[in-house]
Formats: sequence, C-alpha cells, structure tokens
Amino acid sequence: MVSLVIDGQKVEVPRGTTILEAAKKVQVNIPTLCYLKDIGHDVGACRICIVEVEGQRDFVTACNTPVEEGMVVRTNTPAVREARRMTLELILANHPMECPTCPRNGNCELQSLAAQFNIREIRFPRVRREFPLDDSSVAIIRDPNKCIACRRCVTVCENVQTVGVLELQKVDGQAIVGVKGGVPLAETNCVQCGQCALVCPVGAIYERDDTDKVWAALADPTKHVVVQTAPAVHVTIGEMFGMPVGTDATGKIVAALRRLGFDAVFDTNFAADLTIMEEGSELLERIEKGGVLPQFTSCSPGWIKFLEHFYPELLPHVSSCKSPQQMLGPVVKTYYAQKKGIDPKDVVMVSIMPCTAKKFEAARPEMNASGYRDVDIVLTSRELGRMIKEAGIDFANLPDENYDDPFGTGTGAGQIFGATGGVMEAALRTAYELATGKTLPKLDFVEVRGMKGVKEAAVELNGKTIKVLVAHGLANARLLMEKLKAGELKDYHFIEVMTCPGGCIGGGGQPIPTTTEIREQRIAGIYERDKKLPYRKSHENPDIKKLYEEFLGKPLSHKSHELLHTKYTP
Ligand code: HC0
Repeated sequence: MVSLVIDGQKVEVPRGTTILEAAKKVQVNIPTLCYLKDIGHDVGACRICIVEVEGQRDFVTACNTPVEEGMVVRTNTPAVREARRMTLELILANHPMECPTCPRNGNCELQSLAAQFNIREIRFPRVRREFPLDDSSVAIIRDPNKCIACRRCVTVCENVQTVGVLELQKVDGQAIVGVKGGVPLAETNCVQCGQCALVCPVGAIYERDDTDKVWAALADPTKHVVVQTAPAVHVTIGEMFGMPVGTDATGKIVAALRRLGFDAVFDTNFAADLTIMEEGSELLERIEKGGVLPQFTSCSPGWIKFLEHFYPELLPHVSSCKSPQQMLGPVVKTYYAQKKGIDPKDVVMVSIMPCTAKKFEAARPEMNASGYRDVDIVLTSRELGRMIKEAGIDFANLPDENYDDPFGTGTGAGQIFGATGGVMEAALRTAYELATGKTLPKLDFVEVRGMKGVKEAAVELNGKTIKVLVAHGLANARLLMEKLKAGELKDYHFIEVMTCPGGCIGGGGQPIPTTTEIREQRIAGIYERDKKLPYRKSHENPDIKKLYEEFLGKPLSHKSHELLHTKYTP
C-alpha cells in the first residue's frame, strides 16, 4: 500500500493506483474530459485533470500518474483552477458552440464542464472551423468541427473493436480525429457499430437521425406503420427518462409507441424465437450432414461486416439465418399483410434497435424477401427516446401495455438475445429439447453469461458433446477467428459473436453514458425479465407454433428459406 495526502486528507491505496482514483477515496472528484476508464484511455491529452504535487514544478495529469509514497497532492488551488479554466476556454474557442442544435445538447461532457467551471466568457479569439461533415455512412455521421481531439473514438475503434479506421490528424494546423487515408467513412472498413458515438464526449460522432422519416410515415393516412422493439431496448430506454439502469420498461415502450400513432406494435423477441427455430435447426442439420462447422451466429450486423472486411474466407461458417430484425419484416409484409388484407406496399416496417449497424443491415440490397424492403426505417434507442420526449409523453408514468397479435409473445429465450451469450443460451435451450425430445434438466447456461470476453460451454446431445464459444467486442472475435484459422477450434460446433461489449445492451445506439458498470446492470435487467416470462424456450412460444402451422410449415422449409434466410458470399 502507498500512503499520501490529497487536499489535506490522508489516504492509503494499493501501489499503481492513479491520483484520480485515489482522490475518489477521499470524496474528491477530479474533473476529466478525455479520460475513459472502460476502454483504458488515459493519455492525459486534454489536461483538465491536472493537479499540483508538492515538490514538482509542473502540474501533473491525475488520470495517468500513479501515486507515490508520501505524495502531497492539491487538486483545488487557485493555480489549478485557473489552468483548468484556460484549457477549457481554449477548447471552447475552437468549438462551434452550436449547443441548441447539437445532437448532444443536454448530454455533452464539454457543456457540463463549462457549467461546472462557471465559464461565462472566453478570453481567446474564436477559431472558425469549416471542415465538411462526413455523412457518407447510413448509420454514423462525423462532424470534425466539433472534435476536441480527445481520441476516445480512436482507442475504442482500434483496441476494443480492432477495426482501426480513425486516427489523430493535423488539418489546417489543427489536431482533429479523421478517417485514415482521408476517405469518407463509408469507403472504409468501418463496421458501423457506433462505439465511437457512445464514447464521444461531444457531438463529433453521432447516429444518423431518421426520426423525421418515421414522423412522416405516421402522418400519412395511406400507410400502415408497424414497429418492432429489440430485446435490449426493453431494459435501457428507461434511462432516458430517469428510471434506474436495468429497469424493464417493456410495457411502457408499447404504450408510448401506440401513443405515437403506430398501427401495430410487435416484439422483436418473437422474431428472436423464430431465429432460434431456424438457426437451431440449421445447426443440427450441419452437424448431421457434415456441413461447415463451427457455425457462426449471424444476427449482429457489425460482426457480419467485420467478417466481410477482415475474414471473407470464413463466411461459409455464418448461419444463413437473417437476424430477428430482418426476419420479422418479411413475415409482416407477407403473412400479416395477407391476414389483415393490406397491400404490402402500404406497410412501413420500423425497428427500434440498440444498434447503429442495424441501419446498415436494413439497407443491405439483398434484404427484400417479400418484394419490398424487409425493414424500412431503423431508429436507435436514443432516437426513440427523443421522439417520445418531443411528443410530450410522460414515459415513466405510462401504464404498461401488451404487444399486438399475432407477434406479441416473446419468450425469455428471445429476451436474453440482448446480452452477450444470450443467443447461444437460447439456442441451447431449444436445440437440446428438439434433438433429444427430453426436457432440459437446467435451463440457465450460466457459463455463457457475463462480461468475460470469451466464454465457453458444452452440452450432451444424444451422446455427442456439442461445444460452443461466445465472444463479444470485435477484439475478442478476432482472437477466435485467428484460432480458427490456426486449426485450434476444430471440435467446436457453434460460435456466438456480438459486435459490442456486453452484447446489444452495450450497442452503439444506446443511451449515453454506457459504461461497464451500466452494461452489467442492464444485463441483470435482461435476465430478471427472462425469469419472469411465462415461456422461456423459443419452441414453446405459441405465436411461433401458430406461424409455422399457418404459414411457414416447418423450420428450414422452402418458405422459410425464401423469407428468413440469406447468403453472405466471400
Ligand atoms: Fe440485438 Fe437482435 S439481439 S442483434 O443484439 O439476434 O441490435 O437487442 O434486436 O435483430 O432479437 C440488436 C438487441 C436485436 C436482432 C434480436 C438479434
């Protein structure tokens, strides 16, 4: 242990602790701007966290300076406060100050710091920036004018996702983050996961806003506007309305969507159950008939794009199943439209997703199985939150309402899709019972749950051991892909990959902030809801049984293939 004094308070902390962390022990929150513990980003670039250390001539950055025995630290002297203010004013002099029209208005770390430091004037000449907006991507928009060069986006893209399309550049003498090679984002290997938007402290990277398209559809009397809500959104949207992290707000989301004017509100959990029926059957078929193994899950669109860019030779491992989002669309535009007597051309399918890459997935040219787009508009959790606020709906006090028929029942298996390991656990619950005809002795596969980067489990199916792996965050996925290429995963049958750390509960379209602690609380909310639902296995979902009886026939049928499956070619 190391003893030191911070602002006159004695404190003892383990060796290696930073001044920033040590100060928290004596109830001192040193302000930060670029620092982000979750992604290991402690470059000390912004210098907002500077403090005085007795005996040292210069200020030191608290976020990356380890404590030393006998250190005397002062975090709140006039000189420290003035230096921090000057730094902040210099950043603000370079900032467009368009707060009222900025997507991060009210949720911006720079804005909060300006308030905390009581900044009333800027003593430096304003720098006018006129860099072009990069809106080449269907999902992510970059506004370099607002970049404060904190480099969090570079770190998350490089280290957490190993995609690495961003870098710090000097443009017109100014340091800003740009795309490597100076090309538009859409022309790079960006997988559109949106983790950069989650960590950006300001409005320099954000999701494309498609809310106006939805308002227009809702106002059009000739359109039948259908909406689906992803599993992860159920336990995260409440955060935008002051509800505790992890709160299950499913019933309130349904009520809010009805009040916004949607004609039918369906549950993506139902579609997740449908995916399990198809993907589980595909796995059993691959095992029986000697197909390409291990099979990869296909529901996380950033992961598919990652494979297409970095490991195209491994695409034959990917399940042919579309994601739940993309399965529900064509079923709505065929089976449901027929049932209701609506021309599918008048159906607008909207998805509420935790994910920016879902916008990209919906826009893929091949996703039009019914002759119309499978999904017309994708909104992230943040966009839906904004629509609900704009409509003046008192979300937290809404009554709980139920989804509409015929896609209103989702099981616990569908619900856990929203957390890392959930697709695998849901698949195992169903594959075991379909293959053996026996009831699972234990429903919870706890081995595949939680924030560990790579997890594994095994299950006995008719005397054969089925081995599975789960990874989340693309750095972990890359590890597995390298092992697979090296021939080390030959005896594995199924691999789940979710693009974002923690799975969809940590998706790039989720409420900001999304920290590791928040991810864990959201995951707990997901499993709580799983436990409470009347059905917890996809094959027991009565709406799924009905869909197969009335329309699809059986999993992997001709109709299923036509509507629910696709092909990713190297
Ligand atoms: Fe997910 Fe999904 S679970 S990808 O993480 O499979 O985005 O929540 O909606 O489609 O169901 C995201 C979340 C989904 C899909 C589902 C899958």
